[in-house]
Amino acid sequence: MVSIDSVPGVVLGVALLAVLAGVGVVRRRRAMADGGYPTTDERETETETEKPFGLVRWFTTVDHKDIGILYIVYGLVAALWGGTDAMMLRTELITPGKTIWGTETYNGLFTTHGVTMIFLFALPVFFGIANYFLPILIGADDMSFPRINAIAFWLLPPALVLVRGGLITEIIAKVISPLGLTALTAPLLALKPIDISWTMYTPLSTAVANPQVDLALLGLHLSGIATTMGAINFIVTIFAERSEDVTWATLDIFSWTMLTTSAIALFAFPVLGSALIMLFLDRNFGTAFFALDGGGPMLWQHLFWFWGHPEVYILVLPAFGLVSLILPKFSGRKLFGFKFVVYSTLAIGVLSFGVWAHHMFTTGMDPRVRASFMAVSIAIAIPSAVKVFNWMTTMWSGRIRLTAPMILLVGGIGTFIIGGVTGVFLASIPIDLLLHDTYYVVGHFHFIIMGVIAAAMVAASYYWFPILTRRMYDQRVARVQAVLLIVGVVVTFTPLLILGYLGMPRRYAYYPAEFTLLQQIATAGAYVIGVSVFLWITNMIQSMRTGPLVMNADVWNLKETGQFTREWQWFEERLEERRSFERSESGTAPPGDDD
Ligand code: HEM
Ligand SMILES: [Cu+2]
Repeated sequence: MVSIDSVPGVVLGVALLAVLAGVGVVRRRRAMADGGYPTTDERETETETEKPFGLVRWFTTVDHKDIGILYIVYGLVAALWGGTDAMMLRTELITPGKTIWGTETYNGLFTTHGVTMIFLFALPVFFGIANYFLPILIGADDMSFPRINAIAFWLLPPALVLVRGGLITEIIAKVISPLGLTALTAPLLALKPIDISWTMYTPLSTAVANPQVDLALLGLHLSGIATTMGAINFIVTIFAERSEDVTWATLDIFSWTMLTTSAIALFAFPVLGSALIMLFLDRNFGTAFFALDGGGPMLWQHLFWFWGHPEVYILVLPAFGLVSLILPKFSGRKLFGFKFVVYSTLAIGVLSFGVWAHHMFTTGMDPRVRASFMAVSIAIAIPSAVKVFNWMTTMWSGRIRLTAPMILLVGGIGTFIIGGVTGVFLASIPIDLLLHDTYYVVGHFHFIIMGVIAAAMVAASYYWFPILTRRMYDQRVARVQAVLLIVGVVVTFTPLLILGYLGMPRRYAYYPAEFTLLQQIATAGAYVIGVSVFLWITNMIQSMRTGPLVMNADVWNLKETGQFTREWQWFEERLEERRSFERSESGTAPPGDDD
């Protein structure tokens, strides 16, 4: 008979076995050249036959491009799941009282939403983009450790299942409940979606009985291990695998940001991992790390935010890298002040470890310590502003082309300015004492996360779409999508700033009736974001299958301004190789090439 207490152990054991089995079948299959193109008509070409087909290929691949795509797909699944939570949250907030789900579900939703978005969506997508493009940008033929690369990725799906298992087990239990197997359904039903918020503050997180919390802690730990492995791989790759003509002075800006992000991750994630295990021990083995007569609840907050604040820079730096890389291409000018963008990135990397206690200004810590954290928090705005001014100067008197990626980048910079400036206010102790734990905070960080971070990701997806698929997407739909995303973000999160200013605390399903209009405007904005995400996905999938084939590698007319960079040269070579192969193979025109 399965007891409830043994559920976490059993599930973890199964998950670990699955990972080991996965690792066991991973072989070093470094197929050369243009792998990773998911279109069906690619399958016939010579280079593709070196790789196994179908699922076996995806499960056994150690090719950086394939792993990159796996990461991106995984991140998108997490984003859609976390996004569904967000839509449910906003729907509940349409009326001041209970709309559909009520308080308990709301608590679960904002927890799973936050955890999924922060831990499971954002960084995996950037690791995916970097896996695909970073080796190409630095002239390497793969990552330094291809197999570790694969293992790091394959730790993530079990992490997602462990973190979000409560919902899955609940559904399974409800489906099989007519069979009457209470011995089986009872432990499944014991796992409830976690509702302790993504910050998992003690003593709440040590006190709740729900065994799903333990699974989530283990899942987060697993994803932290994966991140650390990935970070080491990126660092070593950038140091050791650069082609001879890529020096520190000519290393592209995206690789610079990935290097900094990986370095921050290397120092931050082990601390998070330790804190998660300490919490796990407190909950299950009677240790007293966070108990009142032990380290106390403040210890958790210090450890959590020692990871937590660097984490926001871990997430935002790759986005800055993408903005800095792509913006000049559509401004017809080189990035203004390249060196300063690099130095400001490194400065952020260092300073990001000196600001964590700005999340704890209201806890009654020593005011002298508080003041120093306030000073560093305000100082870190300077390198961020340096970037903004460099971007604006890049565009100044440039030849701006308002393609979809450019609309997203300009909009993303705008939302970053709002997110950043509201952050400087929060860094100031007297203002934070008023605004802490209100909607203002939620508005502030969503302007950054849903603004510049999401916008840069989508911009990159458009910019590099031809390289990823050898096809072009529907540019008109993309422009509409880009505008909708930026408008949606502003409409959703501006009311939150105002609500916070008016004193509405965060994490409540119910609110006073006078806030109804602002809440409804925010919900309307969220649906606009939802529509734009839908347009993006359908455009991507549809164009991947039937978009017009790209014949000329210079899709964006970059040669004209001398910005036909390495990844595009690589793409040009692949197109050329493919053409000559097809010519020698059959003497007939390759399928689809004449449309
Ligand atoms: C369509 C886009 C999004 C919408 C409409 C949305 C909406 C919300 C809402 C309504 C809350 C709960 C506020 C409360 O009651 O306290 C929330 C919290 C949160 N969101 Fe989002 N969100 C979106 C995207 C994102 C993204 C992309 C991320 C991260 C990458 C993110 C991270 C978070 C976090 C960390 C919290 C705090 C959870 C907590 O208080 O424990 N969100 N969001
Ligand atoms: Cu912070």
